[in-house]
Amino acid sequence: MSKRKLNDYAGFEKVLKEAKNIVALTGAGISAESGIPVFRGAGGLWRNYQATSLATPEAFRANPSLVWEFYQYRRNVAFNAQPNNAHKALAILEDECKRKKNNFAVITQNVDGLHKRAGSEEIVELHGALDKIICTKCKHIEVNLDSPVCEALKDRGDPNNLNQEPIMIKDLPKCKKCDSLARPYIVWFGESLDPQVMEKARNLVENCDLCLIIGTSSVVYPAAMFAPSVLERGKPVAEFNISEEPANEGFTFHFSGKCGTTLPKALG
Ligand code: BJW
Ligand code: ZN
Repeated sequence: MSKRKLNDYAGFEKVLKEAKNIVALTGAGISAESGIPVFRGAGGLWRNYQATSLATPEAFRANPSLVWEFYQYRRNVAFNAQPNNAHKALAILEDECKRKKNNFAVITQNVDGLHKRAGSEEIVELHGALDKIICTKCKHIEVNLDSPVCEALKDRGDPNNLNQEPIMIKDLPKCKKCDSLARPYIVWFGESLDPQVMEKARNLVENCDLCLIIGTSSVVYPAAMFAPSVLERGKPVAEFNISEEPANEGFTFHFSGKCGTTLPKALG
């Protein structure tokens, strides 16, 4: 029963012109063209593990060395990646909105920092950030751009090296304040999102009159409920995705293809 408009660039242009409060919700697909692997499907494997099975507090408790190796790899990939044309198109749209005194913000599920590096300023990072660590004990958060993140993780995290000795907890990253084990500042499955971050995202979603949804499978909550709630208020949602994701069937517009191409074209 979908009345979705497929690749309707002209129709979208009219909607974009009228919008005063725009929100873009982004997922792993927006960074795929920057060389950062997505989570689901074949791209989501690291060694013999599904990336999502390592992104849990249980996995970290059971094997902090393995999970830190995974994040050492992820940090390396993200720190060396460059923003692509889709990230840049959103930064340009933000500038244009500011000039017109309209509102624009990016809500991202990504932890790679590429929106900021592309020049976006209004960014809500739902799932944390790879360039921060948090203490497992006192919860102190610090920015950490070290590569490797600690000496013991030097040359570790190679996806093809299956036989690595575990690193002892005393040699893994430590809190600068209390010297306890630190972990990546990432929201893992089963963990709550930061309430202030969630509040900010909810406000943006509730007040937008156009929602762009870019490169996400929309299976992870709470982000997965944002676009449907915009539709429920009768406001348009435009999806940019290489696939026709089942969760996104009812959206107003669908632009198929790589968002590094479709998004700059649609945002003109
Ligand atoms: C392109 C492209 C190109 C490719 N161009 N497109 C309600 C119902 C059911 C379950 C729950 C619920 N509420 C909470 C839950 C539990 C859970 C959840 O949602 N589970 C589902 C799997 C069912 N949620 C949570 O636990 C969240 N916490 C929470 O809600 O707390 C309260 C609570 C807890 C427990 C129970 C109930 C309430 C926390 C979620 C944290 C997610 N963390 C991760 C990992 C950390 C990040 C990291 O290490 O890097 O975040 S999981 C992973 O998935 C990552 C992503 O941000 C997230 C979303 O994935 P995304 O971005 O959509 O990527 P993909 O790979 O899935 O899709 C890529 C898309 O791009 C595809 O569509 C491609 O086609 C497309 N694409 N190339 C355009 N070039
Ligand atoms: Zn501490």
